[in-house]
Amino acid sequence: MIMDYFLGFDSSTQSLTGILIDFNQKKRIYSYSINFDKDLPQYKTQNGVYIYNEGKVVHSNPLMWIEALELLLNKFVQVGLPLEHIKAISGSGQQHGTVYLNNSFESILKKLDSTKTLVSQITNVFTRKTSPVWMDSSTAEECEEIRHKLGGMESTIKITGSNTFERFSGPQIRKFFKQNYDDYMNTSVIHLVSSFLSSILLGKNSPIDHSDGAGMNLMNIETKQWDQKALDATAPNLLQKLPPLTNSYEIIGTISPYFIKKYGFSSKTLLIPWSGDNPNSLIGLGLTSQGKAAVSLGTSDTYFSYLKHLNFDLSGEGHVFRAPTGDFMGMICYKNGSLAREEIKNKFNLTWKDFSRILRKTPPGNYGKIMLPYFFAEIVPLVLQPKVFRFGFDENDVEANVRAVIEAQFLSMKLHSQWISEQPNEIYATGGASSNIEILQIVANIFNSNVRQFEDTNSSALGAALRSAKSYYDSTSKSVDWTDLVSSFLKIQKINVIKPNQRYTVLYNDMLTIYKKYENYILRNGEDPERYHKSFIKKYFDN
Ligand code: XUL
Repeated sequence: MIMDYFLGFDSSTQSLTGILIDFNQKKRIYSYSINFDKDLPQYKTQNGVYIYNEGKVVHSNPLMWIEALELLLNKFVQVGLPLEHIKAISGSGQQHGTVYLNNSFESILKKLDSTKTLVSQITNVFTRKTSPVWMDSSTAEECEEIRHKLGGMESTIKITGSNTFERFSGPQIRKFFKQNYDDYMNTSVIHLVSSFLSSILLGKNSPIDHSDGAGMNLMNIETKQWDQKALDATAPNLLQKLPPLTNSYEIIGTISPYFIKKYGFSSKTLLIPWSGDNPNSLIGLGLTSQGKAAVSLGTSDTYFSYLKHLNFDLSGEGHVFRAPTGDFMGMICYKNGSLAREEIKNKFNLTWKDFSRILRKTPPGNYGKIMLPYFFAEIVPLVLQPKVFRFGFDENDVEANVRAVIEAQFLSMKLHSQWISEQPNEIYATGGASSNIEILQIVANIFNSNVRQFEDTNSSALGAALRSAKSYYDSTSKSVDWTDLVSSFLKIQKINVIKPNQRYTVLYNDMLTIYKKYENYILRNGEDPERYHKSFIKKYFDN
């Protein structure tokens, strides 16, 4: 029997997951996650990160990610996975985060001793002990400086695909250069989370793939090259410190001897560059043609869609990345995702079951109780000072708060995603909270669209495994088409389609108008929408 196994990793904010798939039998063989806080308590992270300066500075620990990788591989061996039959491997990293290394990094990787652990050998290689990650919002000044040097917002968007964003790698690198000049100068290579972990498996510096590279404010979105103007606007000698860029589907080499000797991988195992979690999810959900959109409900909430052609969001809130297929994807990202939902759940000592029960019990429209949910600094719309605003209720009203946080999240998502696709004909849901049917029903009602729920909620790791299968088969005579590849695999999953309840279409359209007015009122000094709010309540809830 031919055994074509493929492995996909997902190094996310809070955990590292690995999924092993058997391509011939179209099935998932095994999946396991290492939770950073629980399984690696010695790193003392909270939800996978370190938070400083009232939440503005958010870092994580690259050594912890490596140790998680080794824990996961040990688990694979312990349960007897046939690692020698894995044909190719790829992975996902949380996007934008940067790892700063000196020139001993590559030489250490080249001579790793398989009788020792990775972390005991990969020491004294970091020029910055911790890595700023996507939750960091401390670089407003650097964003402004880079944007200015690139000729303003519109030109920044047209060059890099996005306005400058606090969490993006370029502004983060500039901050490091300004505040730690000597350490910046001693840095020989700056990796993304994705290319850093890809380097560990490869045993030398890995390239950065075009999809994750697009989240740096450093890559030219059209030419797929490092953009010299953007590099100059960011920090000196940056080109020498960045790995080369590559197509997401390129084969970058074979697995390092360390993993062959220690874990029994075959020396022929091919490596495909790791990419960002959202680009991998695009593939894992099968969004390789237009018309469908995805919501990913994880530590961050994101909304994204495949784009055949380059289409900018000139309002400056969204991003265009290269898709792993080589085309494009449009995306918006929220920081107030699962951690905001958990704030409410924990504040009232609820279980997720209680949370769902309340969502079932309370009416769409929440009696007109509206929240602007900035528990943490927000990305879309940009809110640097966290604060929660409640209209028509107070912070102690359990039921109102539960429904308000969910309705606010998806009203905001509908409002700010319209540049990507006016009205998707179907939304594919992924991420931990996509297992919650009550939340998905609200998504369906607000977007007035079917929502597809998948049995497997980690589409990033699955997408990475599928990408490695695609590149492997393309390198043989058995080349497969993206759509066939992904759909054959998704078919085996249990899928549940949640339909919008048409009774609430008009109510949510009206509520969206009020929500937008409240955003304008609070964030842009707009008109106080109280009279519109009152007539909304009168129309739907005064009886
Ligand atoms: C995307 C983003 C987040 C991270 C978290 O732009 O910042 O979704 O990728 O995983």
